[in-house]
Amino acid sequence: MEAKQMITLALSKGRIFEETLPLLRAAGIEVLEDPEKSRKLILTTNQPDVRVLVVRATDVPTYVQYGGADLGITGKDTLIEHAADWGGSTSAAGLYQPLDLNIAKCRISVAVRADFDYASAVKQGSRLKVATKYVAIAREFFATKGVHVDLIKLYGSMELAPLVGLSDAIVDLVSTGNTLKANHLVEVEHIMDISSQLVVNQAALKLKQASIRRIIDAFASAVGK
Ligand code: PRT
Ligand code: MG
Repeated sequence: MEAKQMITLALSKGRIFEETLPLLRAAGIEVLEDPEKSRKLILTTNQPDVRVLVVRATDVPTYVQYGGADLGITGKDTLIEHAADWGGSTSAAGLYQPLDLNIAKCRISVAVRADFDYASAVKQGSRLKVATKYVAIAREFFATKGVHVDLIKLYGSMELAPLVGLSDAIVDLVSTGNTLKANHLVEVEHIMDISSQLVVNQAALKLKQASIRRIIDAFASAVGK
């Protein structure tokens, strides 16, 4: 019998937290506090050996990489950007990525002002100013396309940049498309589909095999894999 070791799961508030609750339930785990109401950053569950950390979405891979959490759930967007700092591979960052959870789905796209002729700009080989939080994804996408870009790093509200002339284009997440529409922007390229991924600290996986495998397996069957 393996001794009961504490299992720590890192989650971000908002859509990922909400969409993870049913998966946790499928694994027999009920979170006992609501992160939107409580100020606590460590949430208890009905399982004395399972706890949930509430961290910023972009910090989830960092917590898991350095063992602050054993597992985490993070958007593919965030994971790709994090891995870019480690030569582009999640395993080089000490992360095992066993499962696509198919939650918090969206796409990452290029968008421009409705009055900007993106196709002509690309055809003429113009240098494009691109504002984004997703610098690695944008750099790779435009390099593959052979388009020269000046990347402008932003941390949020990317949709504003083309409206005030900060950039010609943005690379951002799109779900319903309502935010683009409300700001008179149009999608001109679909870069990739995004969904949330389960990531596991590689050392924790070895040390806490049985408990972590049980959670991975329960999540896998809950998402139909
Ligand atoms: O908000 P904070 O700065 O703390 O962090 P965050 O924005 O990284 O976190 P959060 O919770 O907003 O997003 C976490 C993850 O959810 C992202 O990394 C994605 O993997 C996933 N996700 C899925 C989304 C969306 N859908 C989404 N629509 N994240 C953000 N959006 C935003 C998008 O950036 C845009 O501003 O919603 C707007 C577009 O939505 P529509 O429906 O109007 O198209
Ligand atoms: Mg957000």
